[in-house]
Amino acid sequence: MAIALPDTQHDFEATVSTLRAQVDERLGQWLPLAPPQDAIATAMREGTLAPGKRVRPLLLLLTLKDLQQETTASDAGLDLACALEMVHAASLFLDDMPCMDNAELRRGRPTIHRQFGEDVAVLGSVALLSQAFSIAASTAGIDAPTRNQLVRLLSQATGAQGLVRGQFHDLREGQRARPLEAIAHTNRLKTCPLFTAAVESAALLAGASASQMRHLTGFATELGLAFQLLDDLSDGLSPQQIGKDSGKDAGKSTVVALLGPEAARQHVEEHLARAEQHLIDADIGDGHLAQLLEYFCARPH
Ligand code: GRG
Repeated sequence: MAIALPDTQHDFEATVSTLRAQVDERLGQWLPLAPPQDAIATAMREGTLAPGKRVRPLLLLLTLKDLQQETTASDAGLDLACALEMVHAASLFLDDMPCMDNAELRRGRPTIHRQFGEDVAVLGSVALLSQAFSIAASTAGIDAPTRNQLVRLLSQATGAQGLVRGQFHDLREGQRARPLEAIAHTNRLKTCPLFTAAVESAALLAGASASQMRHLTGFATELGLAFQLLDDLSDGLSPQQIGKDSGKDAGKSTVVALLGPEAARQHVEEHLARAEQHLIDADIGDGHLAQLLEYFCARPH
């Protein structure tokens, strides 16, 4: 399949900015401004619209661009991208709570439980999840069986075999020394499910072949593993640089703690190289997702 490659890194960054703005606009419509006394709706909106990287929506929308060669994002694509970002935001509400990471800062702002209270953080998270599933179940312009598959993808990524399991592993196993494969297993569970759900949703929407689907899953898994290592490496930077607490991994068994930052960076490169190979095998080796990998490699970490 011949893909129109954005000419330059500058063009790619412009595409990313446009997609982020479209996602934020649509998120703002799904989560309208509420009166301050409606603390749940306010927390849902503030926490989701706070300046995050929007990596999961971008993955979905860039995969669609590569598979469909569409210049503008479809309503269905944008809505599913919003659903993914809402699940991600819901997970951050919980991840930051005192019973989990006990964080003070997220996306450059006080964490949701510090702004609104722990009750609102839990309830807002549950409400965001409910709304995300409702959005996925109402995706316009596709047949009912495909919609069902999209909801199932999101549910599997979120539930007891996905994010929830990964977080539990991280909380319970992360406190003791573990071999590399055990750390990678936790990372695969807690960070990869929304990455794979993003590309698989796009592949479903675009009617991709089974082979493309398999390679996109492989791509998203490798990218998710690289992303988690970059996240761990960023724990050594300052809160001003990363917009969240730093030093939270002290005493935790991460790849960085086990092997040191240099070896962790080497692992990032290896994951990204495998991700790139999956794109080539999916016949989209010269598209937007490939540009996204270059963008990652160029990022300071
Ligand atoms: C599904 C509601 C729900 C909960 C499941 C709490 C939890 C259980 C899972 C949390 C999993 C978690 C926080 C994984 C870490 C993944 C990660 C690298 C988060 C940071 O993502 P970025 O860098 O953040 O994309 P921004 O702020 O840029 O969106």
